[in-house]
Amino acid sequence: MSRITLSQFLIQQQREERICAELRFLVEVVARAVKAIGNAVGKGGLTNSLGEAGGENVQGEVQKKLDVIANEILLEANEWGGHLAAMASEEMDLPHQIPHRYPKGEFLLLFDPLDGSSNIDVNISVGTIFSVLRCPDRAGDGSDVDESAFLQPGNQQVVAGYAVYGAATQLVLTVGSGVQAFTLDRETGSFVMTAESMRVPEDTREYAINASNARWWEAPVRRYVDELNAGKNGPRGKDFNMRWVGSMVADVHRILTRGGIFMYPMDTKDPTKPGKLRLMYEANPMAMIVEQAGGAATTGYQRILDVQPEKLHQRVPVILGSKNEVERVTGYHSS
Ligand code: AFP
Repeated sequence: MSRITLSQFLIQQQREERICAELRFLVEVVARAVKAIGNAVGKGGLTNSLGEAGGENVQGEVQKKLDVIANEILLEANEWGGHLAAMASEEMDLPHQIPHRYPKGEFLLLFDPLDGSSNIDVNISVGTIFSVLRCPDRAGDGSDVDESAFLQPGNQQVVAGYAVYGAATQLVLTVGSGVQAFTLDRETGSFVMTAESMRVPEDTREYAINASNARWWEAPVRRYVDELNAGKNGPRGKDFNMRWVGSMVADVHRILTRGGIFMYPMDTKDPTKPGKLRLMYEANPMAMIVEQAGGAATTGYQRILDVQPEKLHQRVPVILGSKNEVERVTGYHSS
């Protein structure tokens, strides 16, 4: 069976006017960076790149060496092509400006270069998550792009995607017309389409949540999870299974592949942090992908893609996956 490559898919999308040439180039460049990150991750302990880098990121989280390496790979790959106005990353406090020696483009690229990085040292899947926005009101005078340009709700994203570095390296992508998955053929070095139109089943018997936080959950989430755990004899009348990888990419990838609900809900553990995950480069791209695959994504209180960001690195509660389950737990928040 002959399968199309990522490049062929992007050319098709451009011909059908779903993306412009700049966006096609942007995705190709991100895919190239993803291959390089996948190589670095795949070397495991063979190089001196496991362990901590000795610093903290803007979230106050310990940076792993591979976090820093992955961040640099993405910055370097995307700086020179003329397709971006600026970039933002989980690993950098402020937006990254395109050096003056390169032309600037009209898009903004946001990423979490290595999500789930506390899993690297134990050889569990990690990933890269990215989101693309248009840069509003660019002056065209080479001036810096400040944080406010990035503060657009997720419904303004033009592309969203993630790569999962697991047994295979896969790139999952939406340009706003469904979700496609590409698997890296390590022999040819090409990403080859392996799922054309991913769909999240509307119903599921599988859920994902870090249950060690249960004592800090709000009542609606506690009620929902209690009902799932009550199984056949409870109000749901069926047994549910639980899975938690601890790498959002891996958990979301499972849900995209076979259904499920993923929750990192609002909790009272730390009143300054409404949830753990970051809106702009974790929740938004994953929400766009899940919605494009027929699933749903909310904070419990509203659609994630409609949240108006106030800060580049803000956190948001996340409930996403199989539509009927997400709607049920979201409904519990308003009843
Ligand atoms: P790290 O990148 O620090 O490993 O965090 C991963 C993550 O942001 C996300 O990928 C997981 O879903 C979530 O955190 C796991 O959180 P817990 O450590 O609370 O299980």
